[in-house]
Amino acid sequence: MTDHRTRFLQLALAADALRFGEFTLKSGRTSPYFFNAGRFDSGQALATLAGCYADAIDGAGLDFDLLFGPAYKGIPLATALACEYARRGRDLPLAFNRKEAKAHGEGGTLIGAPLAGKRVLVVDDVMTAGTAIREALGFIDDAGGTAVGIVIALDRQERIADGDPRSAAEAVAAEHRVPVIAVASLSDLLAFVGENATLAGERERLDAYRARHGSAT
Ligand code: OMP
Repeated sequence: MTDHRTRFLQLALAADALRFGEFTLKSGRTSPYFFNAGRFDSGQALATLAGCYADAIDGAGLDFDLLFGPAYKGIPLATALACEYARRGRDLPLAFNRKEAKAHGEGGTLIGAPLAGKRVLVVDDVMTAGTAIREALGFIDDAGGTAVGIVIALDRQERIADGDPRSAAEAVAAEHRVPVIAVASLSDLLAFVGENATLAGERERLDAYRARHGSAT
């Protein structure tokens, strides 16, 4: 595993952002693990996390010129990433959306740098079915931007439906012709669990979940 994956999984465990147990997902599936990016709730945790995102993005060699964080969880992630790039010597424009349109003041649903004419990298937390990401791609399109990539912390690599063995990341990438970069995936989590004796008890449940709901790749 490359270093940013291990650093990310270690950080997620330490921050309690990655938990093992029994969780009901948005899809209704019962999962033996859950990733809650809201637990990266300190400056240090967000700064370390942003370093992992930046390493994953740089490793993918993607060209982009604006960061977009979908409400709510994408907002602090994109902001921390913008700060990380500034620290690395690249000052990138940043934008995000509100969930509810504002009728007074500056109005609208978009906050931050204008998206028109920009090559936009969407920064979000996790992809299961891809619903949240598809919504964000709609916002970018409506605002005149071009989404050129999506970066998430964790790709759960779950098949979209029983009859479709593709993961949401694969389906979204194919539909919108954009690469989906994940800091880590379920495969990485399985390898990480395999290398850590303290997590050995989780292995069987994770393997069974992957066998039942995992995508083909
Ligand atoms: P999709 O919109 O189905 O891709 O799922 C993304 C959303 O699932 C996130 O924004 C969360 O609300 C939720 N989620 C997590 O945050 N962490 C997980 O590990 C799993 C889910 C989920 O419900 O699938």
